[in-house]
Amino acid sequence: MFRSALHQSRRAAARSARFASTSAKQQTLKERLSELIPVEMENVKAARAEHGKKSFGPVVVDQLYGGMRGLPALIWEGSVLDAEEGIRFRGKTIPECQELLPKAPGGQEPLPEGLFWLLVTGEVPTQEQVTALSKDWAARAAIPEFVQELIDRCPPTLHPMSQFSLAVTALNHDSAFAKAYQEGISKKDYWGPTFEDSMDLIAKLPNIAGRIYRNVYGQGKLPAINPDKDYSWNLANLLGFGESQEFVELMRLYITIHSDHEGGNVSAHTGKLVGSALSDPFLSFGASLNGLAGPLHGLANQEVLIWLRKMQSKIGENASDEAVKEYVWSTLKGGQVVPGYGHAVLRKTDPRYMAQREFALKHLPEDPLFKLVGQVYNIVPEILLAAGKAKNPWPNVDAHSGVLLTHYGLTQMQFYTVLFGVSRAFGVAAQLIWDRALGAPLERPKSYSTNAIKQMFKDKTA
Ligand code: HAX
Repeated sequence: MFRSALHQSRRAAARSARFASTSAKQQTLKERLSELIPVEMENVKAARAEHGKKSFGPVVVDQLYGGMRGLPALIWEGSVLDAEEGIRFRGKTIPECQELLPKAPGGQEPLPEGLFWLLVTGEVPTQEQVTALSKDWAARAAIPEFVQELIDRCPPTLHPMSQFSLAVTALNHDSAFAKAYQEGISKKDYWGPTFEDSMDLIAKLPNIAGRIYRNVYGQGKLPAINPDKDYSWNLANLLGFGESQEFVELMRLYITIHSDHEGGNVSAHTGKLVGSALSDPFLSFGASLNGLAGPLHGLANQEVLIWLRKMQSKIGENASDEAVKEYVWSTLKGGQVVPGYGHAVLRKTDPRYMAQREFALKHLPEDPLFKLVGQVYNIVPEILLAAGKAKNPWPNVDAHSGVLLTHYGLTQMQFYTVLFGVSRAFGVAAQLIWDRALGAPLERPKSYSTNAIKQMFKDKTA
């Protein structure tokens, strides 16, 4: 019986793949999704029928105290993280995405529009489909007047991530899902308004980010969205960098690589958790942003730059390796972490770090701050190993991003995590759509008190 369910779902997938190859050019993302959903429902049914009762092995008490490291607990379709190899988006590595996903005319980096399509469908879109997505997002980009006012009324001293989260949460005012729910929408139709909200969410983020940036740093009036340009160009332009082709390319790469990092990281998991209560995508992603704003997660990109600048002011520019080593040790001895290094899952250099390093080698090999980042890369892992605590001494994504932004003049480091947030919406939104399509239930894991644990094992020896 299990076998026949799997067989059927494979046949359905093959049928739908054939259909995709003949009609992909005409299809919108929503049309393609509406074909894929019944196929995936069968696929999940078959997987559960065959594997549903199988065990992943024992859970040990330390995992409850230890931040649930390694605990298999979630389904996340967009990406899977391998500790050694790093992230794969729907089975594709970052270099494969750079090669396969459509690019802008004259551009070399993938368009994040294509990455979103890949995250949602598992398929590489055509150039036309990606262009259609750019246009669709441009058409949805305007933010309500009251959200503009809300952002304008924030004091410039309020951290940009708090402003960002506030504005995203307020978009819930116009949520199609929340409205449909109040009107009694059937469970099987949840994914439709979730899709619309997710598209609106992604589309509106550049206007929100641009407005915060210009308000906080006094960069003048926000330009209008250009419907003939791609998402990253518009984002760059709203920040005041539309003229720089290299910055626009950086945004394409940046949004692509920061989008998704499987489901267990704080921002992704928070979005999924809040979404499981049927909170709409704006409320869910607002919660994701609050997690991303923590220094052990997304805020680390700000912290890296602050740390590098402090180092420069203490030991000067062009400092010797010895002086850098001493500074790194003083950070550790002060009971602080070295920002941008270590990871809860990865055990090798993050391929997202490498992708940014390659970008730097191509476009800014002589940049002094890039050279410092390279010097730090040669020094920190050895020290973290010698210190003997960190399980992964290698750099993560956040060790590199700030240097690239600084090079092009985006020097306001408190803003860096906002750009991470724009990108992270892609991964969270893709999963929210699938969670509603597949009827993912309310999340409700079991918790225990220390006394309950002691009681449970009182009479047991192992
Ligand atoms: N510097 C100093 N100490 C570090 C360290 C670092 N970069 N990375 C880990 N450690 C320490 C931990 O603080 C922990 O110390 P205690 O035993 O005293 O608590 C010990 O080494 C073991 O930690 P671990 O198991 O290796 O790492 P965790 O899974 O607990 O934490 C972190 C992973 C990413 C939070 C951690 O490596 C860290 O704090 N790194 C610096 C901050 C950072 O770069 N965060 C961004 C991570 C990537 C990301 O999410 N980006 O958004």
